[in-house]
Amino acid sequence: MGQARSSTSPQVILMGLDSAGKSTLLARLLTGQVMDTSPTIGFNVGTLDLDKKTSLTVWDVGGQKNMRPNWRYYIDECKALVFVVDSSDPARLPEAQKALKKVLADEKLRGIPLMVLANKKDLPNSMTIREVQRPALPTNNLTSSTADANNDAQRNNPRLNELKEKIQQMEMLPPVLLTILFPLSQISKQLDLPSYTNRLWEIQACSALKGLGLQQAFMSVNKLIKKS
Ligand SMILES: Nc1nc2c(ncn2[C@@H]2O[C@H](COP(=O)(O)OP(=O)(O)O)[C@@H](O)[C@H]2O)c(=O)[nH]1
Ligand SMILES: [Mg+2]
Repeated sequence: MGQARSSTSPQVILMGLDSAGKSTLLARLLTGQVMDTSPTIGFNVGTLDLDKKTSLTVWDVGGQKNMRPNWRYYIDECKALVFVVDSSDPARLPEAQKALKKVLADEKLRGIPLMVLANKKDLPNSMTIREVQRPALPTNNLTSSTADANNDAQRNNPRLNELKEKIQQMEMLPPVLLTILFPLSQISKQLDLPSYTNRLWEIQACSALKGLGLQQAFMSVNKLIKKS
């Protein structure tokens, strides 16, 4: 902890509701591995090297309700806030919206840039894979009314399987492509992001589990810090 505090790399705080994927994301970023995470009590911290000259110290502070009052103790030297949401769980977006609003109301975070990460984009119920697959389906299968028929068509379509495999293997997608593949306007709206007119903010999709979109998200965080 002392080492991280004395580091000269800018401090970035990961926040978000419990189970959004913060600890998985930090572990993936720092080690390239998926690790078993249990609800975070206290915090995890590590230094992320973006290139030879640039690093960020990333703090993962617990997101459980009883931990949230502690958030404010971490924000003294914070240069950017990364707010992680579970994009497969829209039911919790209103709760996330409130939590985000509350934390950004803190005077110490005035003008601090915000990166929202719509995590868990690998999950089918986040609609993403289906949306990517749809254009590749033969048109006659698109009219199929049962999910099973659709699934069979998808399983048997070699082009589709190839595309799916490629997507799952992609470690680095350009942010622009990610945004096209995974529309984020809905999440952005529900989190009330357009109301944050006096700070820089951005939203990107990622999957901590697959390691998708993470590196470029933190490159963007670094750019936001430089711009602010
Ligand atoms: N499918 C999927 N699951 C994820 C992803 N990121 C995290 N999880 C899972 O979500 C659960 C909560 O993750 P955790 O990192 O502990 O969340 P935290 O409370 O925000 O630190 C764990 O079961 C993770 O394996 C992701 O990108 N995709
Ligand atoms: Mg955690």
